[in-house]
Amino acid sequence: MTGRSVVTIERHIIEEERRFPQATGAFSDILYDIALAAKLISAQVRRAGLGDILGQTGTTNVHGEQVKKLDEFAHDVIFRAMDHGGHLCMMASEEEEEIIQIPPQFETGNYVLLYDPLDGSSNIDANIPVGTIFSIHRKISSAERGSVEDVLQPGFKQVAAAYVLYGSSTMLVYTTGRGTHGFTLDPSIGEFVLSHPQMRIPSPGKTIYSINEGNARHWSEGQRRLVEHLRGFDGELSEPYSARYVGSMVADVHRTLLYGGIFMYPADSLNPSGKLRLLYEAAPMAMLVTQAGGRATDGERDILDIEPESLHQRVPVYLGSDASIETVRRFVSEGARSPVTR
Ligand code: AHM
Ligand code: MG
Repeated sequence: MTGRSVVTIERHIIEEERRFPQATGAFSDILYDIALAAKLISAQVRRAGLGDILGQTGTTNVHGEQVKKLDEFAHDVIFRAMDHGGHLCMMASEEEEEIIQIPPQFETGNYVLLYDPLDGSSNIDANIPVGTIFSIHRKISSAERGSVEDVLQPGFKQVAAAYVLYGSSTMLVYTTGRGTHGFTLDPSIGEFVLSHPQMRIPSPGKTIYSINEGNARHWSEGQRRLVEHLRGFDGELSEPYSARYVGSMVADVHRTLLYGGIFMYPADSLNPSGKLRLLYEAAPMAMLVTQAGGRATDGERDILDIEPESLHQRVPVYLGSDASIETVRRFVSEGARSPVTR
């Protein structure tokens, strides 16, 4: 025994709430429900490969990608964990084309939940970590059961963001705007226990860059020069960066939070807005990284400042330590955006 007290996520949420005497408890209830959904998904992800759970469903989602059974399972688990609490006015999921209404038999409340149920799901069959991402906004419209303006809010208005990483252990990392805190699921007691309080992204930290270099031939000149710089080819760095790329954003961002460096999914000539979705992936991760002392940009704007125009909008993403985002600014500028031709 170390004699240190164990802080479960429930206790952490209660203690956070006590700082706000006017709090109704609604927000805490939402966070509990998210933690429950995370445990349910984790239990199923841990069984991936057993029985009939792996493989395609044969359907495609709104992005034209094949939907896996675990994606659907995770989407449904979250919806069913969150639909009846009376605190949400609507939801939106990366797996669902339209805004999701709260079923009419349930009360609605003052918050909106956006989520990516199983991010990086193309990795599931290879037993590579996947994750879930959550973003919570306060309702701003006067419509009782919410409206599109409640969902299309810029990232700086998020009241909370979280991800769950189903890695070598399951971790839930969340922020309510007062730092970024990580909890590890102890499977023996079924509780998320505080393991990483007040996470701070090391700066400069380990110099790791993370990007899908298979897309290099489609990059802009600025992007190509940025990666050449990180690899030490321009001779400016005394030590070049190392490369790490899981291909699951949650895992790549988690490593970046712990070790430092930079994660990138840039625009390229084939995908002028990049791949990642502003509302379900970029904005919540930007809040978590920013609350840990890092930054997130699309190359020009802070991701948290971007006003969303549509539900499934994509955005180029660079996130990491302050120093590494400064380097992005130097290389990925307006003038250097022409696609690479060689
Ligand atoms: P998904 O939401 O369909 O799983 O796609 C998002 C994932 C991210 O987790 C990851 O950063 C990226 O796609 C990897 O894309 P690529 O395979 O093009 O490198
Ligand atoms: Mg995703």
